[in-house]
Amino acid sequence: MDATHFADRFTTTLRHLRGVDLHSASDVDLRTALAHTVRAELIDTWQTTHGNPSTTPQRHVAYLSAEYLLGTQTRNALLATELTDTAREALASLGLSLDDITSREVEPGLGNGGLGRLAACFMDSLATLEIPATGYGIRYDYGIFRQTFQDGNQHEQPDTWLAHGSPWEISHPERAVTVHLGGHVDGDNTTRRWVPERHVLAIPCDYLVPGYKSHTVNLLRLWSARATDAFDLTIFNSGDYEKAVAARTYAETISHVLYPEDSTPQGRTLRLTQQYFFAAASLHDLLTRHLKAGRSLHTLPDAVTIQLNDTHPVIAIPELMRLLLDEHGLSWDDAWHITQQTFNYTCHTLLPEALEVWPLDILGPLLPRHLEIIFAINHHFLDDLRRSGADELRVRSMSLIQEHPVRAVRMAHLATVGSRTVNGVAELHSELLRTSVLAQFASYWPDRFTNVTNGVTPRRFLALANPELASLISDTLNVGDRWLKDLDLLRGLEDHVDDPAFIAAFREVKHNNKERLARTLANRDGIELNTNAMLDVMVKRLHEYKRQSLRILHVITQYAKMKNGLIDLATVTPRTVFFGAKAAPGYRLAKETISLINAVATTLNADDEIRPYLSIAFPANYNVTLAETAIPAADLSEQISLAGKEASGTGNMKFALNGALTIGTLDGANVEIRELVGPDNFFLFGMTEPDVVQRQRDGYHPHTVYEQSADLALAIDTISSGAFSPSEPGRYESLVSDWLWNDRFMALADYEDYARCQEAVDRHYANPDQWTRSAILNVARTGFFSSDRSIRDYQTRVWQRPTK
Ligand code: GPW
Repeated sequence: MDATHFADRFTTTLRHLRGVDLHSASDVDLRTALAHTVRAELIDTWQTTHGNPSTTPQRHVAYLSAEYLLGTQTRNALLATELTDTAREALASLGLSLDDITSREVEPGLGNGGLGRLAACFMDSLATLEIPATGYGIRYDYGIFRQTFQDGNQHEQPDTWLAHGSPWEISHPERAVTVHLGGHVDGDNTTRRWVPERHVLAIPCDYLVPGYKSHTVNLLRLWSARATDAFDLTIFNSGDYEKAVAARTYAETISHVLYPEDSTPQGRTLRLTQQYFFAAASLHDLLTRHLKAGRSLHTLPDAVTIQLNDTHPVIAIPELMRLLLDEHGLSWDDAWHITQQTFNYTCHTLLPEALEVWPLDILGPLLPRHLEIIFAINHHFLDDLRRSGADELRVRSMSLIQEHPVRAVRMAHLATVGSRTVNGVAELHSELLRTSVLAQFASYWPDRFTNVTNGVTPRRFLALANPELASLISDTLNVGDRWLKDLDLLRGLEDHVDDPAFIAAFREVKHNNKERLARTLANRDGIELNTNAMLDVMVKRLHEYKRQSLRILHVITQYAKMKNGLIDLATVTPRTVFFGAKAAPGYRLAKETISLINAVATTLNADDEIRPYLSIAFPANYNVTLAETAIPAADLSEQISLAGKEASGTGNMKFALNGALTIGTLDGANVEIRELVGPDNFFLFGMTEPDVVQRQRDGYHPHTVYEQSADLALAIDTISSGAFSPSEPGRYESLVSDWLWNDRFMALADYEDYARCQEAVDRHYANPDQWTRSAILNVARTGFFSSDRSIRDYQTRVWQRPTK
């Protein structure tokens, strides 16, 4: 398609779809027409992909995830279809700017953080690698809340991403699937029948996922809840019209809002309803397709493989059992064999509070037949376990049912028992799963466990986010943009690490990215960014284990020392410390940390003497769109979680690929990043995971650490003095007392080593040649972290592994 053709289609779409001409078109009209023009291209490709089913006998991959943090769509679709230049030229010929139009696109924020963004990266790689796949999830009416700051405190506003419609969505109300809820179970010992009380419709809303320069377009199918005509027959029959309408509203709340807790699930009935709603609708879809193709249910595991993104969709396991047993009349053994060979489970955490458990008094009333099936699965499993010689202690700790503090289903155990493979998301994490969290399962079924280290898509996080670096790479490697599909080719940059022209160009790209970020922050937040300072970035959800507190304590020490004349300002390496973080709305300590960071920012940024040397930028509402501008501008990437707590991290990979150096602990994928880039190009500090375990065993007393570290005490005492809250000196008492007397994630224990390591960062940065060399080597050596590599690993280790 050439620019004239594109311009023609665009103006036609504007007229036919929006009923406007160029002169009367609003922003929304332009954006919508552009999206539809590009979407039409994808649909044509999609129809050729699906008209010619793959002749290679590979399994269809079904990815089940409660979250997809997609980011904006238009520029990615243009990139994938190689229409960016055409669109730019076409729009320019109409007096319009592609960048203006796309810069106002709203992102679907249907996820909380890393887990949801990983799902989006995986969808991109599946299509790019031409693997037939479907992503299944929930079309929330409201995604992750929009964060605002009022007096430095976080406030949550509803995310109205659908206010102007969603041009990328194709919804099919006529293909709705019915999902059942509640009721009771009838029948005798041999035939059980679920008599549900309520029904709700699941409407498929499809998003086309284009592969980069590939012939494949896959579907992301998100389910939206709608009331059936007879959502609650008893209420309708009672003639209470008002109540009947209220019941419809209840049905539709199921897909209303994303739960904003990241790694700390809340045991709410509505959340379990969401999980079952999308799991049941997705399985219905998969089975219908399988049967329509004339295949037997016994061949399901050869045709389809289902990946469970953490435990959120794990209720799909008893649901498939129910379908096979109750609806299709299979025997228990056959149903179990099929089920267990179809599912795979990815675990994304090590935190005990992140492991989902569903109390029986929530699960039972909502899904009575599923609870029976879970008990039956447990019965068979525990029998086998006893037969293998396990004692009662072991049986109890491996049971799918926990007894205390309340009887509840352990979803990670159900997932492990019901899956063909279980994987962690980084080497260290998978090892800790095998040796601690799921150790008993790993010794019982050693072959079931594997690792797939996470990855990120270089299309969004290099080509789109960092176009200048992308074109420098293309020019330097002389392979066109082949490297975008074969990221190991970045290794070729090592040959240029001493080339002065390349070094200068690389440095200029970084500086231009800072200028771009400065423009964004000025417009978006009214924040002024010093583009001549080192940009030190910590962006991720606010969580104690991630230790934003450690970062801010160190900033406060530096500030206090500068104010007290303990640091000669003439020797200081100027820094801007950039934060982006949302806290779960009910997470008190996290919200206090946000307030403290904002208070410190206000003080530092208002101090004319200090500001040139040390300042803080903390824009509200960090999201994928802001990440795309912030990450390419970063010099330093803060990955400072307590060792053994961050399963992998994926921001860490995006920074390294964009030429930031990491200061980090030996946690998650940091371990692999450091191995690849080399110890000289990575700032390591802190306890190792075994150190942490030992220190906890010995008894950890943060107050003693405070007494022994003058610098740490200076920071904490400065807070307590009211330096950042003059009208209320005790404002941050809850944070201070938590540090001194609890400090569950041992920020104080790692403080001194962190401060020492930050000095090493300053020295390295003071030598620009040395720093740029390290930055280049970070880019050159981190091609491993392409999500294409992750997906290939899933193919060989999980999805295409022969069944039993
Ligand atoms: F708790 N992750 C996340 F494991 O973003 F479910 N949300 C979550 O609820 C969980 C994990 C869960 C993250 C991990 O914290 C991060 O380390 C990892 O890189 C990411 O998932 C993708 O695997």
